[in-house]
Amino acid sequence: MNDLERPAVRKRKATQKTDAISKGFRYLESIQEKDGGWHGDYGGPLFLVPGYVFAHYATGTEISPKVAKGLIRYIESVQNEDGGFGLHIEAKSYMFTSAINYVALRLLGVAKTAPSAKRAREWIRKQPGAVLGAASWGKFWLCVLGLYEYEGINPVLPELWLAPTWLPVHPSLMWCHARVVYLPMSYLYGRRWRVEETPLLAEIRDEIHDRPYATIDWQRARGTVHPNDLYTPHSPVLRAANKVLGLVEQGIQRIPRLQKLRDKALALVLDHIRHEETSTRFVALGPVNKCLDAIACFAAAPGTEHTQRAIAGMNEYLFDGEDGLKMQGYHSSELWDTAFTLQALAASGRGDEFLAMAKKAYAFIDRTQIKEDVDEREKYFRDPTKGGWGFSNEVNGWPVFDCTSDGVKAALAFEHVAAKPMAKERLFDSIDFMLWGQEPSGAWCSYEKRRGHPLLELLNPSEVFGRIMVEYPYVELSASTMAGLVKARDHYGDALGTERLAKIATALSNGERYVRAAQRIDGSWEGSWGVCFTYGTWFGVMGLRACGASPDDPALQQAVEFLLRKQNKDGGWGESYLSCETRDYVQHPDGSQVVMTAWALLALIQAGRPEAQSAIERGVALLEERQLANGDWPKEGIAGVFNRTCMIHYRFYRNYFPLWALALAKS
Ligand code: LAN
Repeated sequence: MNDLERPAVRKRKATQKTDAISKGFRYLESIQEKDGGWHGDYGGPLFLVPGYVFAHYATGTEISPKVAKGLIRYIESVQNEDGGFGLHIEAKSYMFTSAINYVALRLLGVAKTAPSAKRAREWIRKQPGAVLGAASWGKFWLCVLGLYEYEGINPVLPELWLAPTWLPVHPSLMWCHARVVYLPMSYLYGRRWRVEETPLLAEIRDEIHDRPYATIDWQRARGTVHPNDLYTPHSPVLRAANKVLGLVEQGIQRIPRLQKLRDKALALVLDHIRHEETSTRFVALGPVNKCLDAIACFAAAPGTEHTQRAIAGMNEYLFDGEDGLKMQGYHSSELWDTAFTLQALAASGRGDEFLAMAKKAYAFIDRTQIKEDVDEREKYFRDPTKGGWGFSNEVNGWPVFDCTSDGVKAALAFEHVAAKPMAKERLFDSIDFMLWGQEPSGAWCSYEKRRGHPLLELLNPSEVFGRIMVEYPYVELSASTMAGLVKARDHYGDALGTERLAKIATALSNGERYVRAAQRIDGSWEGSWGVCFTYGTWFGVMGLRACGASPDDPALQQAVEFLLRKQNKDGGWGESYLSCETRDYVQHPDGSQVVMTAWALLALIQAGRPEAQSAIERGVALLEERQLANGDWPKEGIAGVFNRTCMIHYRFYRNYFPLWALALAKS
């Protein structure tokens, strides 16, 4: 190459990047919702559609033929080759999800002889014990439908809610998601509630069991779990607790005086369920408690307006997406997607080119901030929420620390385009909310400050999930929140007041301690909400940069070395979801993935180390090559995760993360 050629080459490259970025945002602009947000598919877990179907069946609520058809198509499209169903769309077959998807298909009207039903049933009946091996949540659903007996599950006692709150096992200490799922479960368990038998249910009961129903040893079935369903085996502590609670339950069943206690516990639990429903405007915190709440409300008071609304709320979760009509993992991921799109746009410096889009998106951010605390929040064990942002929109009212931080970052980046910018007091509320949420360790958890001791994890009864019992510190949440505090500090400066500024400084230095301590020997961080070390390492780098680490900081150097070691020959990165289960980096079987390539690039660029330059260029080239003519990127492997084992699909990760990486690479 001679000197004359060089600038031309560089120029061509620059315009190429420009085009990729423009095209990418143009695409996002074309699918922006009227309210300014982005609303994409949020599927992946395969234990959600059955909940929707069962709750409709249990409450005698019709599913329209059109919806039923869409759900059947979805279930059939995610069936594994062996006939079973995974915990999520890419997983091997689990008994939990195979059992409940089979029953859902049948209740939706699929004939026993239909190929999908036949294949699923064959898989189920081939496994030792058939549906008796389903993980506990599967067994629970079957109980509600009368396809399994309550004696065959471990006790879920509503009376625990009556215990004094200082008791280290009080249910209010649990992670909010586990808490709100076990709440309606304990109500239905306490009443041994089951739907009235129908001829169809009687048929299904015979189909899913491999032995005559009357001969099943229910005590034994409690401890039967298919090996594929078993990620967290019952600990000896849990086994002992189940024995004791089992005796208590027997007492309650036999001693009439204790029935009063049960009634009191049921009334209390029902009150909490109703509060969760009304305070979330009948959307509920998540898809599992949504369906269980609907049944519990129906069981308590069918026909009331509250119950009707609790049932109707399930529809908020439906989404007709890339692979059919499904119940999503959350009622949407709109705030998350909108805030990231705005951050990517800000990084690209194209705000003016996409002004109308940015204005609308800003209005969405403005609208979705949570404006108040929940009514009677202490009585219902709710933390303050005012000033936070949630993952979806303002409706469910459950804030998350990183969503709050991303809300703040997006709002500050586009304040200048707003017709009426948010009052600074509202953003100060967000800052105070983030400051309030920091743990003594310097970390941030997800929704709430940690309440229960991590030893409570020994009581995790789910079998299929890891880390559900209490809040944990997360590098993603911590780094994101720290970066949000830095943005706010730099934006407002002295207007924050000396006290708040001092708190931010302390929060950052405590956060730094946590982020440094969480780095692994190989230089990476383990992610918990995205796959896995690639995602975590991006946040680790973000956290270090937020607290002022310079590019020659050894921690950043090690992070960069880690990522460079993982780069593929084609210039990209690709990590398999199995990393999250094994907690060791597993290469993606399909090679480089757009989403992980973007995360790795964001980390490398932000780390600012010179030796990463050529790796960055090769990664950028891969992203550009993979971009489709319409500005979108192709759908590849699943990239989101929760509770170690369950993967979840983020529709727009393949858009704003590559755009953000390209934008930073260019600037
Ligand atoms: C989510 C989705 C968003 C996610 C991030 C904001 C990305 C993360 O940084 C913090 C945790 C959070 C809010 C999160 C927590 C767990 C959720 C709610 C989910 C993965 C979506 C679905 C999942 C929920 C637990 C699914 C229901 C299953 C149970 C085990 C109750």
